[in-house]
Amino acid sequence: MNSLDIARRHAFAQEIARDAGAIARRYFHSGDAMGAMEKGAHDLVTQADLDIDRFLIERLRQEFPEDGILTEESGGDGASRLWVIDPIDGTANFARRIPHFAVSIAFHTEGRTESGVVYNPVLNEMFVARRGFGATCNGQPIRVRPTRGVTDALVDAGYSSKRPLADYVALVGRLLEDGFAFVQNGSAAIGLAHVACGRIDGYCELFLHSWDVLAGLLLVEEAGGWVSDFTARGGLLQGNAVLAGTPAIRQPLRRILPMAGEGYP
Ligand code: LIP
Repeated sequence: MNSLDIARRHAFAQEIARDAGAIARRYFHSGDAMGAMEKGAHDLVTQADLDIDRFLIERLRQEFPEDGILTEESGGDGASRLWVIDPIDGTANFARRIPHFAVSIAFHTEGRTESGVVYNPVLNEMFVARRGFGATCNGQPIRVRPTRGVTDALVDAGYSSKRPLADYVALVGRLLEDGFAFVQNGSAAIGLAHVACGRIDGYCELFLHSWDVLAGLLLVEEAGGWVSDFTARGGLLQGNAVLAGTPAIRQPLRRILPMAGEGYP
């Protein structure tokens, strides 16, 4: 795919992320649409997720009918030109009216994510990255934090009910024993965007899907951070562990989540 084709998709992703964010914001402020349905333990879906999912699919099929689409709510396949979408990442926060959620849109082709957009519509923060062109928030360049070391590092350690609870407890134990501080904020996309813009120093989770993370991982890479190779070993369609952070804590973080180690670049 040539640069112009990618540029068109990169611009369109930002346009539809903003439009989708307006839908989420209306639901968020109305309050009455928070009727969340449980897909599993702590795994929710709201009417807003479904409406935004449908909206984004319709817009993409109109603009780029030749591209494949993979979303959290509608599934999809591993097309060579693939949009990977989470209509609302951080649905549990959204359903509780906590403004820590995002529309996450990634464009993935020839084995690489070329464009990523993570939009928090309540805070109106549009995080954008195109491979090789850097990362921005609301048009301003962003860089990862100049972490001094583990005792200066704050890591967002996401909890996935798709892995044994004991594994998560052990992961948090390793973080604390090794000197990190941690939070568990409920949105991988926002957590990775916050690594990219220097608000926190790392993100880790034992299991996530590609729609949760591909856009955020590109943000971190383009902002000077490092990431595990999420698509290794079939991660694009099957999911994988996730590790990302600032250069200063790469080695100590790798000790925290070794199972992400095999996919390292
Ligand atoms: C969420 C992730 C988060 C994870 C949650 C949930 P969703 O995605 O962003 O990192 O810990 O369990 O999977 O379901 O809100 O799109």
